[in-house]
Amino acid sequence: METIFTERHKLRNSKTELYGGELVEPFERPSRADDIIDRVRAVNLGPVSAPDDFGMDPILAIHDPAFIAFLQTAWDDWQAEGFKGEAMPMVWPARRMSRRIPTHVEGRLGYYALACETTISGGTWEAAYAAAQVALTGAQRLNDGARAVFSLCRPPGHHAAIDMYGGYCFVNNAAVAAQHLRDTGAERVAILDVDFHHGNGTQDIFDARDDVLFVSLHGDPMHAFPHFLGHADERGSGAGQGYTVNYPMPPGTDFGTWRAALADGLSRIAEFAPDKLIISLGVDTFETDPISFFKLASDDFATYGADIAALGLPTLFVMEGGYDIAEIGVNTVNVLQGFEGAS
Ligand code: 5XA
Ligand code: ZN
Repeated sequence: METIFTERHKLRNSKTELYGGELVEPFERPSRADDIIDRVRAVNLGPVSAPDDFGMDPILAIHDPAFIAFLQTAWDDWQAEGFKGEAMPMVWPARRMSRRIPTHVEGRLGYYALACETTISGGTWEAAYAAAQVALTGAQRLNDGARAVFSLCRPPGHHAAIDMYGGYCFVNNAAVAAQHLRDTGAERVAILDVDFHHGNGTQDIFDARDDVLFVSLHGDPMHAFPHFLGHADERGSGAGQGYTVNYPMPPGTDFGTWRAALADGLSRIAEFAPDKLIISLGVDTFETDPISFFKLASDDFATYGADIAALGLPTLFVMEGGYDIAEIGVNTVNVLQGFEGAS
């Protein structure tokens, strides 16, 4: 399996995350991608290629132009105010407050952020842009006939909505890839999100559409980030009614329960009969992940990779979360090898 990767992910190197009331070293750090690419190379998964540059248009096909303009200048705007730390929101347009977009960067951060753990620092936009190109290049490889491709995106993307960032995400890489596939011939695309956290951004983007099916397995938002989306009764709206499928699961969920939900989700995808499949691949379902509560073991990742392969679809894996640094490479590549072994 070919992997698409760029060292430009390292440009996203924030020093602080607000976690439990403290400023800590971010869980989403450059060594995550380095550990994954090391494992890809160690097992000879396949060639590792640099991304092509598809420009801004595919990103603007998904995201609000004003939101993207905000991301491009937020760090400079923040520094121009003389603030000493990294850019983070401190105030939000909470219930019954105005929806006007403020001029000051503090207000703009609050307007566009869905969470405050994710700081904006120098290089963040450049890395987010590069990650989207990694996803787009993988999608194009499927168009060129590949059975499966791994887009090693960093920063991740599935929390990024049409005009919101947070949960370590800025540009929704999987959504950008899905739209590219639609624009280049696919009639139907399915996105299966197996990250521990609900892909609220992807759901938001495709909520009213019947050409992109979104299926997500995740920690119950009553107990887990992003807390305000991801319930089973969210099924899409308008023409998209029935094209969002959520499987929230409780703390302590083991692989047996998780795999039964996956089987249900896979049968829903088979029924939809997409031309292409995108996997939002997060391995924070691992039993010792520091910010999650599922109980998957390393071998389980290979097992479910094989389950996904049984659909027989051209498949793009887009990297999302996973924070057990010691095992992130093994668990991620286990999914890809499990898929290949069953293809
Ligand atoms: O998939 N999303 C994540 O792994 C990030 C969660 C951020 C929680 N503060
Ligand atoms: Zn996650």
